[in-house]
Amino acid sequence: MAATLIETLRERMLVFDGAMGTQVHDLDLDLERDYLGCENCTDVLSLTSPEAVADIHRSYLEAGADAVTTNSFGGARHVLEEFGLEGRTFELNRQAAEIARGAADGFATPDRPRFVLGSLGPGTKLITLGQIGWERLFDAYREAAEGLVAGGADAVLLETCQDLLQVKCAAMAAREGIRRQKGDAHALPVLVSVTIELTGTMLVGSSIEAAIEALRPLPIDGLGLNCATGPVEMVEPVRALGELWDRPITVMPNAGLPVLEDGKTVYPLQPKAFVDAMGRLLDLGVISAVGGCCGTTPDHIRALSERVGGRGAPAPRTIDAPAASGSLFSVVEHRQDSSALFVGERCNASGSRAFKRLLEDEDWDGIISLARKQVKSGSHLLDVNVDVAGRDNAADMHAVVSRLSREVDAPLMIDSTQSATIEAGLRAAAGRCVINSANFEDGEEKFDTLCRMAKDYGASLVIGTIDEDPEEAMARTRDRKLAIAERAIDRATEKHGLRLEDIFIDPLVLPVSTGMDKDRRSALELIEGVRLIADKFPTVQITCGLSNASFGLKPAARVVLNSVLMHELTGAGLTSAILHAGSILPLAKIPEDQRAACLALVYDKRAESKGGTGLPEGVTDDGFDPLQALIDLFADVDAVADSGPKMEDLPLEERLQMHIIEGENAGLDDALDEALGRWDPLDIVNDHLLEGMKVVGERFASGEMQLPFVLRSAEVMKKAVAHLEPHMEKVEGQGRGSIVLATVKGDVHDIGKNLVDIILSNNGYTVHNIGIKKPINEI
Ligand code: THG
Repeated sequence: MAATLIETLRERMLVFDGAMGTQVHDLDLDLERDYLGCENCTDVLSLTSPEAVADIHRSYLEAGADAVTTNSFGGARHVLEEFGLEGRTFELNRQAAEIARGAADGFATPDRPRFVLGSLGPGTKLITLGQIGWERLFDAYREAAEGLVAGGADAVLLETCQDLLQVKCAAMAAREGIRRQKGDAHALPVLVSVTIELTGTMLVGSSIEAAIEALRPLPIDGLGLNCATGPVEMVEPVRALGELWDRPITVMPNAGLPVLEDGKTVYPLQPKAFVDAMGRLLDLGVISAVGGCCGTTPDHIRALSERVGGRGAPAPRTIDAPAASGSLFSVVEHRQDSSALFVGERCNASGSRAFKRLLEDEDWDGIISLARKQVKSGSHLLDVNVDVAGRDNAADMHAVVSRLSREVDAPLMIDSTQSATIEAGLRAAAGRCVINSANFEDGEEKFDTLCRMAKDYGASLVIGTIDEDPEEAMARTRDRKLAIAERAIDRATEKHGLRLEDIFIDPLVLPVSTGMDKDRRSALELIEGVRLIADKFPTVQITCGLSNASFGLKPAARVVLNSVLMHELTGAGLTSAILHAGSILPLAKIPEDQRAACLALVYDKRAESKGGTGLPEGVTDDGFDPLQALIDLFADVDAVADSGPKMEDLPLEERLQMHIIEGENAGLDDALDEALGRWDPLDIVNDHLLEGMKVVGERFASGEMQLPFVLRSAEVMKKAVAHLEPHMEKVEGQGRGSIVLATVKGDVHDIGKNLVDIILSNNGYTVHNIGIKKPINEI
């Protein structure tokens, strides 16, 4: 049997064909006879002018192409519908594949097979913008893929993809189409080619990294780039693919960036220039197949084939990309350096009255602003739960997630007790989500359903340590927490193929605040459960709903107890928490007596006679009850008291530092004005404010200070610099030159960059400050 496309890709670099549209434009075709009156519907030519289409395929094969792409770019039902051709969807796709198959077979030899790529474009409606729904899009791609497979395609190629949600949907649909035609969903490969615009992102804003992360878990055999730009502009995204993607990479650029000539769009790169420009891409050593898109002709493909003919396949790549989730726009790693992965808890109808009200009022704008606030205050991910009795939860989930997905840059944790509601969320989120949560409470069937969803949609999965036990479903002891985690991890990985690093075990936070005997050891067992799970499964993520611990206590006590518990948990191996950024404090801010009282409660230091683990040092009273002690301690406390000396008692130097370290805005302007009377504004920045930022950096690195506080400090730093700027001396006179200022992709350091801006601007330079995290194309 002849080698398959995938087998051949493993052996040598393949040449795909060039543009179809560009060739069709050169033909003399009749609008009525050839186009059936459908202007610009190139796809219809497969029905009316099969020979003309076959000629184009043959010209590419003759030029040296190993594979030709079917004339079915607009072959999805909702696209054909615009021409009244929807009734011929299957037929048109089958016919397109048969034409290409016939042409390819005419050139194939036993040593040199020729392949047919069944092309499907992005369509005319963006699912992420709500222009079409999941079900209709899925059916359209499934049906078109079936036609292509029936006509003899060797692969389904989803090309010119602009929207990650469309890719997810179309890839799942293509698999289903292959399954229906071949009896096996994996009988043929599915290739995906995305389009990175000149801006460096996909049309709806996704970075190449976000695309790779969202598509990595999907059953696709290759990923690459086509259209929008020429070869040169593709170098950076292809480099990213080479670093992050271990399956074949395909590249089909346009013949350069289009220029207008006599009112016509022209692609400027001639064959030799095109192939020369390909040189830097090929030098990356990661590409498995090359071809052309808009403006490329058989002559381009001939030149390309001469250049790469005989090259072997690139060396296999082993990628150890860190486990991550993704929004439509960007990627968030599951492990955060010296911190935990924070999941914002407020978009939860049962955890926030404000959110429930917004949902009932269908105030989607209000929901967006609540979500954005959480991201701003340090949430890496957002938990989304719309479970409200008496409402259509799946419809609500769809509405909320659709908006959040495109308007908030944070990956989503889709939270519901119903699998249908979770699936509605997964079908509306473009990025790579987390499902919250699976457990064994209702047996293995529901657990399996959620594992399958995680696998199908490429989501990670939270698993709670709950099982079928009628007496004690929620695991209360460390041993049961570990035992259920072991059972769940084994089933999710062995039976469903989930990766360890994409599983979040939730060992369940039960309140320590009820006073009931059975709850006294909740926090202690939790901490030790976390330790056992982290020891046994070092690569699994461990998360929990932190605020549950302090239910019922007064707010000031809750914040302190949550913070102390969080510190103990991360020490034991917790990697993530579902919480509100405002509900924890850095330990340095908590007075010693409050901290000690919380630890006594957390570790159940009741008197021995009551079954506790022993009295805290210095306490002798046999009746000691740490819960009562904590409640008493907070009886008169309404806000968390500050432990250190009072800000206003400090000398000015220390006060300036303290504003930054504590992220304290109140009194900042007065302190700065006072400082301006003593020092040069730039010295204030360098000697005092930056000293504060240095402490923040050190505390962050050592885990003493969590991300939300670092962000708050950075905000205050920004405000301080803005306050000082008008006082900085300006050098008058001639412009000394222009500076383009940015931080490079991946670098978030806004403050340092803005200081450079101020200093240079004040010294006579014209500064173009274009912002942070800028890809090279944009710079
Ligand atoms: N594990 C997992 N998922 C979870 C939880 C968990 N999801 C939901 C919940 N528990 C975590 N989320 C919250 C959200 C809010 C509160 C606690 C946990 C909370 N809310 C305030 C209260 O009830 O006092 C109300 C605030 C308001 O109304 O604004 O404390 O454990 N996997």
